Amino acid sequence: MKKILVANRGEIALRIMRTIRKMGIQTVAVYSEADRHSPHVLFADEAVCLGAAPSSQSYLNGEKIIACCKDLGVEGIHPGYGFLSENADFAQKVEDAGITFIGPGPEAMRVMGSKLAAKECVKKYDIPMVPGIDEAIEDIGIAKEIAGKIGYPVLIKASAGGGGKGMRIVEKEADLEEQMQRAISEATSSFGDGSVFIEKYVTSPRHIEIQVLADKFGNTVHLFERECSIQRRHQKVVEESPSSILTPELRKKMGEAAVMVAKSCNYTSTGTVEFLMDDKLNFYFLEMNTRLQVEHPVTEMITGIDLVEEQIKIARGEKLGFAQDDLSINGHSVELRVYAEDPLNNFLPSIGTLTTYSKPAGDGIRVDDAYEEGMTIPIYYDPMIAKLVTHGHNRAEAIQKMKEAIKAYKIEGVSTTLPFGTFVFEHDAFLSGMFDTHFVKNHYTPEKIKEKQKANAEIAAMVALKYLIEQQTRIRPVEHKTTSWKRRLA
Ligand code: MV4
Repeated sequence: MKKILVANRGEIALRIMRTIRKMGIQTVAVYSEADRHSPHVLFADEAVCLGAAPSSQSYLNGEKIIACCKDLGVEGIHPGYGFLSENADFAQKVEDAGITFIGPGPEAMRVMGSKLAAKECVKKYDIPMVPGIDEAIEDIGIAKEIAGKIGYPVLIKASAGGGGKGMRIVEKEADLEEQMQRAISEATSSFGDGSVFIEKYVTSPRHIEIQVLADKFGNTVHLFERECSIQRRHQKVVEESPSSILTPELRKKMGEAAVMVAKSCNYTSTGTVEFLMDDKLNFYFLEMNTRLQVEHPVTEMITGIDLVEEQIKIARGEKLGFAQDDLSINGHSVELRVYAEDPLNNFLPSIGTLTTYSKPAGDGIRVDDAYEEGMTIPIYYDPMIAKLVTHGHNRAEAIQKMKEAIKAYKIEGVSTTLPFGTFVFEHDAFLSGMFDTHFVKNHYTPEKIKEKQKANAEIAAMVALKYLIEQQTRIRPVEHKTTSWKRRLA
């Protein structure tokens, strides 16, 4: 492969192109009219405008992207995350056009894109799953019977769902019919597929996912876990690797289960197998994400492996250069997603111009971003400004570096989730490792940041006052001298 097009924007487009260039391959960017002067466009060897700002007219226009590849002699497409990255039809069209899709095969994407098909696919292997059914249900009578057997509370999920859409918790049988109808209509309107199924609701789970890597010769390895329980409304905010609750034995078991999931659908490239873990450390397979994930840097930090480089090598038909036993965890890494959102105002998007933008740097600090001072955050896309990632010898050191990096990160002009990051990284529940997916809901209120800011402001005022008093006591004799010196001159 001599030329690769990155069908994405922002930090991930830039991060992918850096690796492509490092490998001596030419880069092609695509962009919308809103992104004409963006760093990913300036970085690329060539760039093509896809159309107007809305994604539907630009980054989601698969036909146009494939046409660009033909015009420019592009041999591979990297889709990044979001946009077309998990669209099996697009991956198929790319391959049909004689271009390499840098990701899994369309068949694996299709199977894992449906939660029901995924369950069906992995069921012949010994992979723990949440008690429930693996078929779409429509009949309320059957649903009641199944929910009764599973035991309440149950969770109704959409097969095509993602990000919690079409998901309904049901506490008792009397609520089942109404919630099922709502789930079906939400799934139909959001995904064009009204298939829903029922699972036992795990009340306070942790979300732990395993990174896998598979070549086209049947070699599949895992790159350990990422702990992603710190999230707000299905939006991850903080991720880390390793998880502080996994033992080496559990890690090995989950890793092996994840490899089996990947093998069950002949998976190739990078992928992520999601698990729920209950308070007794039982883990259950949830679903597989068939893309490079936002939070992949924490895995890169602890393994030393460039996941994009591996994706490209696998796509061009190379064998994995290492086996499971060659991999080990080095230290600890944490990531904070820095969004242009106001944590003091219900995380409302805070669009505007970055009047100040100065990022931290140093040993063990990585910032994946695509913004510069003076740039405006477009309203059309995800409001993530950057991913702030740190690495240390252990968890305490990684967290300490993160707190310092947050302090050194200067962003003005928009509100950001940086203060929210400080809240998390100073919180006892986070520091002790005893938290679940309800952390934000259970522990966070804007008042906690406001109180902290007020306390800090009071301390700052006292320091300023002390300094002023010291200065005044020092200044007096100087004033006296000056006056007498002036008098002598006169
Ligand atoms: C669950 C669950 C509890 N029990 N399934 C949310 C999105 C989708 N990926 C799966 N999700 C969940 N599935 C059972 N049987 C709780 C969640 C869940 C969740 C999972 C991971 C991370 C954050 C979450 C927040 C709320 C609910």
